Amino acid sequence: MERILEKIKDIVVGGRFREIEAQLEEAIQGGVDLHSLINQAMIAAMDVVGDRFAKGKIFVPEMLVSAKTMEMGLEILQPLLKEDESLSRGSILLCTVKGDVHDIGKNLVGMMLEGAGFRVTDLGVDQTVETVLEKIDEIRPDILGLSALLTTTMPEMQKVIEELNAHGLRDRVSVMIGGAPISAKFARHIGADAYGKDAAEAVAIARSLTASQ
Ligand code: B1M
Repeated sequence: MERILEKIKDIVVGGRFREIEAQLEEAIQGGVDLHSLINQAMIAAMDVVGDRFAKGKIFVPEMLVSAKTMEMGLEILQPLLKEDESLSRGSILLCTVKGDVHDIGKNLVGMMLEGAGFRVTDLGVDQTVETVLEKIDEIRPDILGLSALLTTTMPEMQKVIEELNAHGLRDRVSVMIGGAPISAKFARHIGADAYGKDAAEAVAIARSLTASQ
């Protein structure tokens, strides 16, 4: 199993997107579990990519092809993430905040929430406070999920919460935040209801937030 996980990790790190489908299929047929595939191979690969970028060994174009390979891989795994849930557990409005185009983690969170029976409306990336507020008013989700990957876009999360308060919408929606630079401390500091460390934790939190509503 370790060998195939390493192979998939190498494919994502190297951005060899043409090879990802066949390799994932081989892994799935060989009985490799989804959790290991996502965490030990694919997310681990993005950490290597981030590290190489930070050290100046690769640049944005290389990061983009790795991201594309990761996205293709997640699309292949998506149908397998579905649990056998017939009842909807609640609704969640999801987006990456303004100024930030990172969406792989958010998409993974969305896929896992859908798989767990939540109705997910994904607004995409680079979403302004205004759009988020309009959508909350329109679809009245149980949870607002905000993602940020840049330290420079973290303050956008606070802005959204401040505007929810200013518009009297804060009591209508629970707010969960996440993304690599986010912490539980930051979530408390800006008045979010919860911080999700990863996609699995985001699902557990969404369940507890909707159970208490
Ligand atoms: Co960017 N990037 N990037 N990048 N990028 C980072 C984030 C960085 C840490 C790399 C580095 O320097 N080591 C760095 C940020 C530094 C900082 O802010 N301190 C960085 C930078 C600097 C930049 C640019 C500024 C580079 C430039 O242009 N000079 C630029 C900014 C663009 C912008 O947004 N305005 C940029 C661009 C890009 C690409 C477009 C090339 C590409 C993104 C493609 C895409 O997303 N479609 C990219 C990538 C791929 C990365 C890294 C390598 C990987 C991110 C990723 O997908 N991780 C990243 C380094 C890293 O994170 N190791 C990096 C895998 C993903 C599954 O994890 O998103 O953390 P993550 O999601 C996790 C959890 O965080 C959590 O669950 C997920 C699953 O476990 N989670 C939530 C996420 N959202 C959640 C929401 C929740 C709950 C949990 O509730 C709602």
